[in-house]
Amino acid sequence: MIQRNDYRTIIKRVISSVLALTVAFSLAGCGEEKEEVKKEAPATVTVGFSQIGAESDWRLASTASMQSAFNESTGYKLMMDDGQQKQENQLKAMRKFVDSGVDYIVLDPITETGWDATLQEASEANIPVIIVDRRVDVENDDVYVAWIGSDFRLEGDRACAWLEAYLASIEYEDEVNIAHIQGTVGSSAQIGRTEALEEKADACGWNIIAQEDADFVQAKGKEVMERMLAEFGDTINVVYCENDSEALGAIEALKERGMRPGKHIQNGEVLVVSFDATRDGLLKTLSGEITVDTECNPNYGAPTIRLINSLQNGLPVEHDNYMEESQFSTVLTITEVRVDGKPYKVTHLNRDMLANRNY
Ligand code: GYE
Repeated sequence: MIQRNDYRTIIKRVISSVLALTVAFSLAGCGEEKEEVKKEAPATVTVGFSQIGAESDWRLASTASMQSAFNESTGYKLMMDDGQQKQENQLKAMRKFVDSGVDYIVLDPITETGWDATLQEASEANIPVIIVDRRVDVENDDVYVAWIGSDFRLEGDRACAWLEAYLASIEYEDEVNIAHIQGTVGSSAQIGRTEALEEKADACGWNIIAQEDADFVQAKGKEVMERMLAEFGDTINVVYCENDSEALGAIEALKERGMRPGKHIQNGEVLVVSFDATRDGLLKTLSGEITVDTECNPNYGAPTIRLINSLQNGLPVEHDNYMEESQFSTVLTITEVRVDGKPYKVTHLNRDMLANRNY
């Protein structure tokens, strides 16, 4: 993989050196200008980025992060395509990138399956592909150079470990009836966060009484919550949302029905568990309407450009690269959670922390 890249980098360098020499020769004898023309004009590297869509604040933040990393001032041209939450659009975008001979492709795949043929085409065209955020499930992992993203299963495990620790800390012994609002079914974020909940629910005897896909979208989160409330009403005492947008929608629906999202499950409040830690999600966490918000880091720009810069310079890169993430709550009694025996710190959220949160 890296050899292929080396090859591309070497060709690029040879071309720009030949160009620089040609200019130097043709301008030889022009006195002062000689110094000028010896400098190589940096070649612009083109990156095709197939983004999933604009379904959530998290997604908008990841787009903004990529756009601010890849631009003229950093020597890159970013061709971004918005897949509007449809894999077929993303597949078309990938073909377009291959046909137009971009230098690199960055793909954030909506779901894990269905990418083999397209990635194979990119690989045959010698275009290195970097997968970001969600993962692809392909026969041959060599069709892409590297993946940068989150450990979604760990995020789910941390959320569930927190819930378990919280219920234990208040000695809650009644039924735990969970309304589970899923993210786009088949996406890595959904798969990891769902598996974690299902496993923990089994182990702890919690009931998942309803489960439905809301596509990571606020309006759908609200609709799904309304349907679940219509069927199960106030037997629901925990809502597990697979992102903040869904949580915001679910909270609206709960309130419209006269239910109270909050920390005091023993007093009839509904615990809302969420993921992402966007600004709005953290505001709800501060007000107590979200009980715990497990962070998912959308800032892909910097690590992706670092990785591509390494490839440009023929340096080796790791195949799997994980983002740093935290977990936020205002419940002071739980300072860490354990997953597979390993401790993870819970950050006690305060208003100052929102100052740096621009998404
Ligand atoms: O949690 C959600 C977004 O793939 C991790 O997609 C991402 C998820 C994120 O729309 O808000």
